[in-house]
Amino acid sequence: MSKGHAAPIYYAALAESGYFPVEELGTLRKIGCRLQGHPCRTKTPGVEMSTGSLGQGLSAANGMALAAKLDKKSYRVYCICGDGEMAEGQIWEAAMLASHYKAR
Ligand SMILES: Cc1ncc(C[n+]2csc(CCOP(=O)(O)OP(=O)(O)O)c2C)c(N)n1
Repeated sequence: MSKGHAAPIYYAALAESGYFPVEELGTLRKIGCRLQGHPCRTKTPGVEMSTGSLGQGLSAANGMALAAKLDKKSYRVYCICGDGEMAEGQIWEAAMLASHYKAR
């Protein structure tokens, strides 16, 4: 989830997948809660990268995909970006790198 401002839908998916109780979704953006306005890797179970600064997520996804190749694992990595976010230069650099190394 590169567009960290869409955290609520991310949290809903994580809760449905069992990372934390669905009832906890009611604490969204409350002070001190685990479900902050942007996903935080050290606070929220299931979140693998803290996001919110647009443009960074595809680079992180590249790293996860290339790690799979190095480890000879077959999983695939999907990265959700915003349309506006795709104007960030880092997105294009990451896309070129993914293509070069055939990251999946
Ligand atoms: C580097 C950076 N610049 C600006 C922002 C502030 N910001 C948060 S959401 C947003 C708009 C994002 O638009 P889009 O990627 O199209 O997302 P969507 O409208 O689909 O949710 C902006 C500019 C940010 N989070 N990070």
